[in-house]
Amino acid sequence: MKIREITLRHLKMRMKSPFSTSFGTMQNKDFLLLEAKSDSGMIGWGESVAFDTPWYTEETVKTNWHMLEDFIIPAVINKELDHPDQVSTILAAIRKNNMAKSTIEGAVWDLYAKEKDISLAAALGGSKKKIEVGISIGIQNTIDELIRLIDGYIEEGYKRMKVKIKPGWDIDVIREIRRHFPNVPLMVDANSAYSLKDIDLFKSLDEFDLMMIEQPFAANDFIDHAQLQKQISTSICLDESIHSYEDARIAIELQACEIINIKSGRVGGLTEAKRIHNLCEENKIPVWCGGMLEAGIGRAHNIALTSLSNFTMPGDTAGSSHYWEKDIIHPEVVVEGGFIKVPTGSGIGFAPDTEAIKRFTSKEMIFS
Ligand code: OSB
Ligand code: MG
Repeated sequence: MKIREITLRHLKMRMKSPFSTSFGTMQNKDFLLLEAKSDSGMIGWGESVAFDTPWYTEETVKTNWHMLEDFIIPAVINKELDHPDQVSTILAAIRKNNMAKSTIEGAVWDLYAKEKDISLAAALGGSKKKIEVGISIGIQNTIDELIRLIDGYIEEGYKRMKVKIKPGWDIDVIREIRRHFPNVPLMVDANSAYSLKDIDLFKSLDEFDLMMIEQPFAANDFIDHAQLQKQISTSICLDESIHSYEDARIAIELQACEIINIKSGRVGGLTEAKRIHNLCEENKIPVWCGGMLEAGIGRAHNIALTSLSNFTMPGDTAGSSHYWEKDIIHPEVVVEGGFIKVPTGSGIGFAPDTEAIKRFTSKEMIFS
């Protein structure tokens, strides 16, 4: 298979509500969508998870466009590809820029599955028929507002609540949540807002029976995460720290975490995500699929990835209507009783809504 033509688009959407983390607030969602046409006329889709600000990682929509236009697309287009695993090998010469690489790699995986007429989940080796879904809840103005939201999400059936924390919005918030919901599966995500100086805070979180504490410290603080994990009973989960198989190996060897959040964009694609999944499975480290406030194409890739066996914990893969008035795929992603059915159709198993895509597109470039 060869990719003969690529259309790169910059889309501008707006989320129903703002999403606040320790690093900032987002409501406008700018992102790139990549459409790849093969020599047989089949079409595969990929979505970049880079944001328009460099707060989560250093990548942005503009750096992704630059890397794709000037380096990544020229390296992949018109090359003979027998298997999507080859994409990461071809792109290994380009340092980092994982989200940019993942954009085209995801489209090649979709194309590969479509040419074989199997689902992306099956192409990846996944066998789950449905996946468990959790919800990630941003920082709110008041604890009361957060409690009301959690009440609604429990009602909707979400399998676990993830609450964002930052200094000043942590222990009191968790105590209040536990007072209202003593048994709800609950975890927190700090997005690197703390350091080992805050060890007493994390020790005091132990009493709240949290499923895990996600990314308390800076991305490169493997040693401090290991120090913390030794001193608390709650599991640490790493997100921003894990950019590759090698990072996962370091984290496991140092015992810096007991759980890993996998995002294919952060690690450079589905091939690397699968390698990390397998490494974690061998080492009895459960994984779950993180989210990047994706629109439908990215969401579809996440669902397929989550069908792999070691994704044993609910992921941040909420349904389309949680984020968007109108998503860019049909059917939209639906969560029922806390589960999403893994689509069985060819490739990602959702059709792009070309009308919606056109409406949200602010810039387009065709490569051949
Ligand atoms: O840390 O997982 C994160 C959103 C943006 C950036 C980072 C993160 C998140 C989320 C939301 O937690 C996940 C989602 O609902 O897509
Ligand atoms: Mg996170």
